[in-house]
Amino acid sequence: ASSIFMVGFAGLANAQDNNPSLGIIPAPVLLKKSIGTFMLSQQTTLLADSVMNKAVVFFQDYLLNKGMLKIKLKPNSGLIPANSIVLTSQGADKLPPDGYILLITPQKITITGRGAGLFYGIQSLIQLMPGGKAGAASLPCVEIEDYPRFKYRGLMLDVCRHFFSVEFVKRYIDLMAAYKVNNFHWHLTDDQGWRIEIKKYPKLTQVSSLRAQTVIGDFHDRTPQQYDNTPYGGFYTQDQIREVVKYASARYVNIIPEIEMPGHSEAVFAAYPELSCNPSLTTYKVAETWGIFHNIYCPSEQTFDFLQNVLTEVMDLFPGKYIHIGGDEAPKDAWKKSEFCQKLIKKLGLKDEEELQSYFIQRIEKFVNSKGRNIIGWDEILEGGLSPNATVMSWRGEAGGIAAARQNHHVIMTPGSAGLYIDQLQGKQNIEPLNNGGNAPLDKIYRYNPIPAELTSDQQKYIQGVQANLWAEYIATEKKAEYMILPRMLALSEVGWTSLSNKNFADFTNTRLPSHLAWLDKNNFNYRVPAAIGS
Ligand code: TNX
Repeated sequence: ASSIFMVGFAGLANAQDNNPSLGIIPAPVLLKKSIGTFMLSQQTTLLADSVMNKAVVFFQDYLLNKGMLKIKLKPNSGLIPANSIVLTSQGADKLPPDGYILLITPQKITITGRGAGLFYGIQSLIQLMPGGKAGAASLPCVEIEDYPRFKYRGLMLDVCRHFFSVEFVKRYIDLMAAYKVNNFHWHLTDDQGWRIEIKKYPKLTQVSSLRAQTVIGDFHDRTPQQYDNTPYGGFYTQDQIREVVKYASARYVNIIPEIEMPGHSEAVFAAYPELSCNPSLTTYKVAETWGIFHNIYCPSEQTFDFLQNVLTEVMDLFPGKYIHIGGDEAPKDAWKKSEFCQKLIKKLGLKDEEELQSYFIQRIEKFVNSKGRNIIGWDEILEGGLSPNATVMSWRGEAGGIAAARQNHHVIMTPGSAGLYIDQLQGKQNIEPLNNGGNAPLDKIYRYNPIPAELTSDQQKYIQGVQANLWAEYIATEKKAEYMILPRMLALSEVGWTSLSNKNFADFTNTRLPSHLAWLDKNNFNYRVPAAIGS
């Protein structure tokens, strides 16, 4: 690609041109505009190496459904008629992973990329269509060469504190795909609800997916409480899960299911108290308040059998390499009081309950590894010794991630203090809707750099990427979930994708964001109007 100037788009800005980046989010690595336009219309021909390719099928559907453009799709025979869009992997082997080249000339559009790369080139092209509408339009001539800074760009959704429908989950995945965010972390189990059908344990959905009351807010002594005694719940059937997995895969989004252990498991004990350290306790119920609960799985053979059976069904449903096993916020007092645990600690020659947790996670890891998968855990899995092949999600600041990288473990950065907890405030407490507290304004998440300076360049390679988390204690509706995600997810997409030298908050928020907000409006997404634009 010798015709590409080897400079980032920021270097191309000139005084006459107030939108040098053509509005693309996340900002691409290299972008060079040239004179002229390409006319996209019903007459345009779409040519592809394979008409069966996932990205090609997605694009044809998009043109039809969003733009009512019935465009002819043909296998590329080498003969390229005027006014064609050519999607090809030829020459893509020279590109970095997930990279693409998008070239628009008056005669044709060429997207070169393989797999996700081709898909991302298509997403950038869609963003160049006025309003993302994909109707007949004239597109600016441009040459873009692009690839991600990090291979892992993630977004988590907590469907336990409040439940979200399959339709909403698909919309969430649509948004992720449009902004090249490629890992959907699905938080499926917690104290307040178990949300995935497990055939072997029907009570998980009959009992553990339902709580007695709809509870909104009593965590930080803030007012609105809603104890209306209406049972609240929901779960996904295995068929629905398969449907979502397929939907995500068509958009190059990998799904990481999370099954929490040993903590955040109160809902399970409402159905199967024998898995706790206090099996005779009769007061277990699916939690109706937020916070940390003290009953956790007992490290008994019965528990390991249960968790392995659950994980077997989970791994049958989710084809991805990673299974998230939680590991966070597991208080050890129940283990301290349990005769069984104390004997086990002695028998295994362990020092304390932290090492017992490490033993717990390592046993689960061995099982997951035996099925050809790897575990991810919250940074508490460092305590008592990290499992040999585990990836660490650093949420209590960056310390866990730094420690893990120094032990040559893969890390995903998602520090709650750096704006990545998008359940936190986007603006002033007195004007924002009920929330979890903490500050995560748009510029804070945008400015986050997932590579800690204290790591050597060798250690930095273990940082796989970055994730934002939507915890749902205070998010009871889909509209509110959208409000919390948007536009912060767009900032996240630049944190994960865009090179440091191309990041520029003023350009992002004032120059590029407005057209995306218009697109979100058109597609009925609810978002928070960012201050720089609204004021
Ligand atoms: C901590 S972050 C949790 C979640 C809560 C969140 C917000 C993490 C691994 N655990 O269970 O939802 O704080 O309150």
